[in-house]
Amino acid sequence: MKKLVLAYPNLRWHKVDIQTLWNLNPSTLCLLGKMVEGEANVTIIDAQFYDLSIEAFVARIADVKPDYVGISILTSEYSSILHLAAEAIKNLDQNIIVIAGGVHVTIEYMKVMDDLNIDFAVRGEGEHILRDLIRFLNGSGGKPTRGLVYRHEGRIVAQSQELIMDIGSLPLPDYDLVKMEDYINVGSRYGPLRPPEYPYVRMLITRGCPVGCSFCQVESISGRKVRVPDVSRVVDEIAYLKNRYGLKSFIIDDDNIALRKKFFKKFLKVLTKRDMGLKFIIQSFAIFALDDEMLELLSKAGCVGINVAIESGSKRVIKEIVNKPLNLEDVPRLIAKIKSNGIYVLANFIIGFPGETWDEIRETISFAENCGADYVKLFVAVPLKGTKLWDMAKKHGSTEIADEDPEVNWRFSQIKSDEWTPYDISILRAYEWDRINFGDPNRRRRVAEIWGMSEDEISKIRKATRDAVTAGNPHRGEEIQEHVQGPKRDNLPIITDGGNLLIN
Ligand code: B12
Repeated sequence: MKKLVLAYPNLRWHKVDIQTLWNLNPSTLCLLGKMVEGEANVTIIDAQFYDLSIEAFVARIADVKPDYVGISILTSEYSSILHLAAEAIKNLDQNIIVIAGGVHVTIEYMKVMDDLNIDFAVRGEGEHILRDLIRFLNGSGGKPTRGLVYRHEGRIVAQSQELIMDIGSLPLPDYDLVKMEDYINVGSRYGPLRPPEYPYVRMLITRGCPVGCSFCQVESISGRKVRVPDVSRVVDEIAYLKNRYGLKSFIIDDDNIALRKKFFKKFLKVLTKRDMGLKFIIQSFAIFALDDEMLELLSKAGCVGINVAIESGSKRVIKEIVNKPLNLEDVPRLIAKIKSNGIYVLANFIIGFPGETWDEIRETISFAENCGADYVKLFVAVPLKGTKLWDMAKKHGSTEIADEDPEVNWRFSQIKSDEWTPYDISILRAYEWDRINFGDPNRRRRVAEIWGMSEDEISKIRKATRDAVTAGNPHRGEEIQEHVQGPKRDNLPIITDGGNLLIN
């Protein structure tokens, strides 16, 4: 049988001292691997999790001698590692067919195909396409008709994006393709979104989000219709993981699981009924979907933490820029209710939108401080391709650079304003994050509890964050200066991206 390697490249190839060191979910590759069962022998190589150098990665591939290598790349921010991996594989053996997939590829498939080391790109959800492509390459099936991007007579042909409507029909991932014991006992990271207990897994239960916030790419990735599997199937998978690996907690990674209220409440009820004693947190929760019944169900089912996305403390910004159906007046009451059910609340805010005034940014800071959340995260607005924010930023003349290089738009604010500079936003963000979350001893204690770290350890992270904004890195300073219009300053303050680990 032909051999397929499925791989995550290592973020550290992008930058040795990279701080956003998330590990990726092995279940995505295990699911893709399951889909090609009977068509190819699959080996998974996770260079990120096992911190493989590019040489070690190539050596592992050389051991396997695959016919095909599928590389998965989640974010555009680190897309350089896709190309490094593809080049290394072709240098090893020109005959290996390289297939690229993942969110970055779905959005930037044309740019990805500029790299001649990549033979095929997959646009959208890859389960069926990968299986069909392998069959085609094996000579046992026709060419896929959706989701495939390939070269033909010197041109790039891009088929339409694939979304799988019946996600409940997908099989369980083949967890035997990886050493799950390694993954479930190591945190993807420390800090606010750590798993409540180990062993743990990350779960993505639904796909899609109907809200259409201006900054979010999910509409272009997963569509506006929220697709759900059968509740029993999801709970069976959780039970399987508990029985097999002794699972104690999980993280729900969905874009907005609460919006399909009926489905979500049924899920919580069945989970409670199965009485598995698991704890969970929710990474992204639409607070406007919350009602009393849902809250009670959440608490009974084992939810210990919720991350809510408020985005702005200014009504005008929420309505005219963010486009989220959120009534700010309800937020403090809802947060208090969640907390009174023993669930901690993390709240996300974004500053530096196109057309946002300095006073509106100040309103957000003040709202974040007083909304009652246990921990507040401040992000810098980053215009992503295919979003309304991208169009707005373009109108403000701010995205020329991003047009040329999809990576650059992640490193710093690119939005232009007469009232503030990207540097103002970076400084404000870091110091207000520190003041709001750590300015008072009670808050400091609470955040330490949620992060699962001592206050001393957290002080080091706070210090590193201050150092990053005040001292900056002279080399990166020049790089930024080249790209950002604005007054030249020495000692540039730098928060490198919308999700700097230090303060995420
Ligand atoms: C959960 C999640 C995470 C999780 C991990 C996800 C994972 N899969 O391991 C965590 C919390 C770790 C995470 C981290 C980050 N994330 Co995130 N994340 C998501 C989220 C909400 C869901 C992704 C997911 O798990 N989908 C489910 C799986 C099954 O789908 P998938 O990964 O897309 O894979 C499918 C296809 O892409 C394809 N496919 C994937 N790989 C391959 C490979 C081959 C060979 C083939 C054929 C097909 C294929 O088939 C798969 C099955 O259908 C998305 C939003 C979204 N809806 O996509 C944001 C999102 C992808 N994240 C985003 C960002 C910015 C980040 C961070 C950079 C944040 C930060 N600054 O720290 C980091 C980067 C981490 C990294 N190492 O790259 C942005 C990316 C924007 C962009 N275009 O770059 C998104 C779109 C959120 C947003 N709204 O803006 N993330």
